[in-house]
Amino acid sequence: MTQEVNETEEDIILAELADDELVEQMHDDLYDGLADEIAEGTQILLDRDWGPDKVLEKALVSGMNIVGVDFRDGILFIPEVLQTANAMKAGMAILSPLLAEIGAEPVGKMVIGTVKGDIHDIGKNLAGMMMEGAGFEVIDLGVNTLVEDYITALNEHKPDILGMSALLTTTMPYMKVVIDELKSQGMRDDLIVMVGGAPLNEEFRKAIGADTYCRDAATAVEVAKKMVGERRAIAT
Ligand code: B1M
Repeated sequence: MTQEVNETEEDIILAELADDELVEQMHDDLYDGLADEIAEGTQILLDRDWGPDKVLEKALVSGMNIVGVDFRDGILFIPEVLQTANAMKAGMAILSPLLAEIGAEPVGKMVIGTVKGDIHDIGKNLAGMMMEGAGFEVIDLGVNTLVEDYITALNEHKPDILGMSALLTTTMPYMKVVIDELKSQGMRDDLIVMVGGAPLNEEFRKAIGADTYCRDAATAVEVAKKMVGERRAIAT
């Protein structure tokens, strides 16, 4: 019987790598969802006097961009992407307090929640994590979110984007309830309203008056970056 001997890969000592090699290795580790390695690499770069914003951009966000593209193209699947998001979080846990200290601006801010009556949260969590991976601040309201909870969070956090998720044909119409309430409170034009979830489509988006329907989390990131960029360009 031939036994395939899988020679143990030579351990890579992250601390011995030059900066550019380490960043490349971190992209690989992020792709493979290795949280401990990402935390270690993040700390090494900080110890080498990299600013937290530079570590975030060069090592983590650009690594997540690769993940986003491969997820969109069907090369990576949901469990793998959830692992990469977990690894990203390990790096973010170290960077977040440091970014707050230097007052680094997030790419944008998003309030997200699954609508009233709906407890499906896997897609919503994925979208939220991918957005965080792209440098957005994400305020997650969880599931079964009532219109008044969205409004309270919007007033408190003043996000660029309101994201709503629904997985049931019976709960998706609630998105219109929220949008109508935004209109009646004069808040609608201050926000990009993004909707997502398996039963939705572009026709439904138009019917309820949302700004964008995103069929998956990777698209949500691409669209969010573009729309927030355009919005900020107009504002300045
Ligand atoms: Co439910 N369920 N479920 N369920 N469930 C569906 C949705 C269903 C299609 C199954 C079926 O019958 N074939 C069906 C809906 C039918 C319909 O409405 N026409 C259904 C039903 C009926 C129900 C219950 C009513 C069952 C019952 O109790 N009789 C009940 C409802 C509970 C409630 O919400 N009140 C129910 C309960 C559950 C569980 C609790 C058991 C569990 C949810 C666990 C959880 O989420 N924590 C569950 C699950 C897992 C599913 C299926 C199997 C998988 C959903 C999922 O997580 N998909 C689902 C069948 C299916 O879809 N194959 C089903 C993976 C996820 C990554 O995809 O959420 O679409 P998705 O997210 C995608 C995109 O849509 C997009 O990005 C993600 C991919 O990148 N996206 C966004 C999503 N939100 C976004 C937001 C954005 C942008 C993109 O910006 C804001």
